[in-house]
Amino acid sequence: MPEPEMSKLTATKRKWAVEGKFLTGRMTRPETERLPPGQHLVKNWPVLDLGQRPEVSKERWRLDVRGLVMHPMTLDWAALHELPQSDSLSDIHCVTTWSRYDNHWRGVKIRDLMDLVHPKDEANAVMLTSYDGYTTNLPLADFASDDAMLVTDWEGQPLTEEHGGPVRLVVPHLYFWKSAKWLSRIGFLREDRPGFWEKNGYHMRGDPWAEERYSED
Ligand SMILES: Nc1nc2c(c(=O)[nH]1)N[C@H]1C(S)=C(S)[C@@H](COP(=O)(O)O)O[C@H]1N2
Ligand SMILES: [Mo]
Repeated sequence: MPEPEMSKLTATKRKWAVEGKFLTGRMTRPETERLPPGQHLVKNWPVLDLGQRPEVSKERWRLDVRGLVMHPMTLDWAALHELPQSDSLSDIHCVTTWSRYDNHWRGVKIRDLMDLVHPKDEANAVMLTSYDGYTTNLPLADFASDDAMLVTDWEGQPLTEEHGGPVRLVVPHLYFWKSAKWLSRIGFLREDRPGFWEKNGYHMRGDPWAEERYSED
């Protein structure tokens, strides 16, 4: 897929990365705090993406799981629902400084998916690709965290198209740009490689508690 065109917001966020905007310099998580440094709380759920929202019906949706796995596979909507369905509760932290507490998600745990495809020993990272051409990368340890999930429902309702329906990733312990909407492919890789934002000044890992907003250079 071609690299998506940059919208105004995309260009602005790229500029912030260059300027190091929102860095507070605090690097450790105080035991008593739930809000990461430099974040503020919102009650609504903002929509952020590259501005090209693909219309992917449940019928058309497919997830290709490829790369360094013992059992590469393509899941459709029915196959996804044959896997164990799980519920989880977590907070969202977006690099643009908003956080939203207590989101109820339903879907398939990444760990349950990994039991099925069985990553090879030499896999150390994943690259996620979405229907809008977006890509983002994760170290395998983060992707395989207990609360990482392929999400189909939010607050008891099917995930809306603007929030990445029918299926998005949610990795709550990292900044939300790692949580790919409209997910179409998971590639298991030997080495961590940069995705879209990671090539545009954002951090390879993105831990909100360590304020890993931007890359070092
Ligand atoms: N496919 C895709 N996934 C994406 C993005 C995108 O542009 N395309 N944007 C990321 C960013 S920067 C954020 S903050 C969250 C926003 O998710 P939301 O719109 O549901 O709040 O989606 C992430 N996942
Ligand atoms: Mo974001």
